[in-house]
Amino acid sequence: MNGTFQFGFVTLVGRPNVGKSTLINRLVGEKISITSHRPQTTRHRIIGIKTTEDAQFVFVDTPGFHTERGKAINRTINRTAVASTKDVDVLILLIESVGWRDADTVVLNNLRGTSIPVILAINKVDRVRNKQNLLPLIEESSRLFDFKEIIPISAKTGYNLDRFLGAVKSYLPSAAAGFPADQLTDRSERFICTELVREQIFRQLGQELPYATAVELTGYDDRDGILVLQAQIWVDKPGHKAIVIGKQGQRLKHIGSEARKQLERFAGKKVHLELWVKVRSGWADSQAALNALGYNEDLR
Ligand SMILES: Nc1nc2c(ncn2[C@@H]2O[C@H](COP(=O)(O)OP(=O)(O)OP(=O)(O)O)[C@@H](O)[C@H]2O)c(=O)[nH]1
Ligand SMILES: [Mg+2]
Repeated sequence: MNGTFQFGFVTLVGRPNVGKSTLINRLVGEKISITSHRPQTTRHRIIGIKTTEDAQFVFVDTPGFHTERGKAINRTINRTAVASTKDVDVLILLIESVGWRDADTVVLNNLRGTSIPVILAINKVDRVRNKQNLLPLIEESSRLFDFKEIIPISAKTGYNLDRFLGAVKSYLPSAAAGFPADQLTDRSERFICTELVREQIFRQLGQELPYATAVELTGYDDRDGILVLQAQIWVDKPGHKAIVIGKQGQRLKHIGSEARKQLERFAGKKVHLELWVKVRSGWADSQAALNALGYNEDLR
């Protein structure tokens, strides 16, 4: 590699549900971070690495910033989001094309005073038929903060992502790549498998989903080319267990079969998945339980 190569860390921040994880997956070209229509899907710091001819971008996905004060898990997740905005080269604030909401302003206010360049990405513009209609929002945004750039994008369709990458690249330092060119994330296959199970719970349970739901992988074995996985779904109350299992176990069965399809696509082999639902009262407010589930590793 010659001296013109650029390498750096780029953190994505924004309120829950603006599309941070969808954008990372799109940029990296693989699903490494789970997504759903439910706010607060991402709970961990996850990096997505994109390597081009002359640059390597390390995108850091963060959990959407919780505005309500909650249990230990909410506080831990917020700390993860804030810690990921330090010691990086570029910050990307994502908002939606519908405009600024209070929760977006809270995230913006957390960035005030930073010396790191901040780029505003206005996401979901596939929903805006006439792009001229974005001009007042761009104008308003430029008055709110000294953004280095304001770029309308669509993480879903890929609209304007070339321009977005070009803008980000201009703020990356000249440096050699920090990761092998074929590495896409820092997370293990085990971690992504666990997350793919959680994704189905988030996608399939909708509004009735108890927030205090987590997944622990208890078995991970390759047996003659078949990946055999055992996972426990942790809930907080017996009533939540009934919701996840559903009538005659139908809900859990469907979560299992959809998760298995995703796991097979990810692992590139046949998967056998066994799921259990386990009640652990108060786990979301217990530091010991959060440690066991890996929630504090992000802060180390
Ligand atoms: N129409 C449209 N939908 C999008 C776009 N980007 C993301 N979405 C949808 O928005 C929802 C939330 O996306 P996520 O990527 O999970 O959002 P997030 O910001 O990571 O959310 P948290 O992890 O909860 O903070 C999902 O249903 C996505 O499919 C986009 O560009 N256009
Ligand atoms: Mg996310």
